[in-house]
Amino acid sequence: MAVFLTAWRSFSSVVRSERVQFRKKAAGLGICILATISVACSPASSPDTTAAATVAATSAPTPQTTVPPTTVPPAEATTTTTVNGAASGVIVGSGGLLGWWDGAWERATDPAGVPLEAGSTFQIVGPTGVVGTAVGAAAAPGCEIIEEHVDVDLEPSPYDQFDPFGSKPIGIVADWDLVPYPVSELPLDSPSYTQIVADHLASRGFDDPQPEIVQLYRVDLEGDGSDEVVIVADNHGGEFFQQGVYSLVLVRRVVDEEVQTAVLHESIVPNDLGPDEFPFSVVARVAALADLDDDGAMELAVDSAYYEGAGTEVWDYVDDDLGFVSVLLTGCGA
Ligand SMILES: [Ca+2]
Ligand SMILES: [Ca+2]
Repeated sequence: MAVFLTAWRSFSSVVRSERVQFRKKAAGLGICILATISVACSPASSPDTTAAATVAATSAPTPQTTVPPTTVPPAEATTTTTVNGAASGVIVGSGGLLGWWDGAWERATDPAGVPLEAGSTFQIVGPTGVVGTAVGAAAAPGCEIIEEHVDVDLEPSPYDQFDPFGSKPIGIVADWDLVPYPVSELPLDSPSYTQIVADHLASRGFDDPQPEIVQLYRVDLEGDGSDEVVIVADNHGGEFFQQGVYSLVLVRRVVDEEVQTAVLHESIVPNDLGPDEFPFSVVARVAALADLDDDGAMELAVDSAYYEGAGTEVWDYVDDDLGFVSVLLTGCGA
């Protein structure tokens, strides 16, 4: 398990209100977030088979080469239309410009290759629906320390205030129904889902009979008549560097008449770290539940953040065998 950083201060003591400021600060430290966020999130496509991403940090970074897949098995919808001069589906999150769908998921790696014109209108969509629109500038190089990072400024920007413990929506150039199925927010103190989280933590050797759920949604992601439930839990309380903390993004869904749990994000720091171990953790929030490729099924966008690093990842439910697959990922950080 990769861990990195020899940070010494809690995040709250050095609050960064501007993403640009955040990036400049991060620029001096030099480890690719594509690696770090992948470590925290990506091996999660198969229900209940995800390797525990428990993080009990040591001091030295471990270089990772894992990157998310940029293509997935072809889906039925392969048409690319033009909206406001841009290829449909150009997606931006708090971590930067992610990519778009063009018969396959295309990750943005070069501003010149992004089919986006300045002045395009983005729909801003969060976990429960479209919340507004914004006008995008041209795609441009983003994070100073990530070679292929691309970003686009939005006006108004949903990302002016950097808050790793809050949910930030995504933007997408789209003329279709981004939320074809309604998303319901469930009470965060729901006993049944609290128990599900407690059981999951217990399966990882972490004891918390009353875990804290911070986001909880019910939605039929692909409209098959069976609801999925998206559970986001963490107990950080706005502090990164603690022992005994967890951050989870779980999706409950029925497969072959059996309820399964897919783990899209898991970061657990046990209570009993050794004297040479560092309590490094990665927190996650669901940024959006939306159909990002116009195939009638909704994807999940998940933000992840750690001390001086943050990213956004898109998960697509491919089929019952592959489950959720990470299809787009970008971010910036040390
Ligand atoms: Ca469903
Ligand atoms: Ca879709």
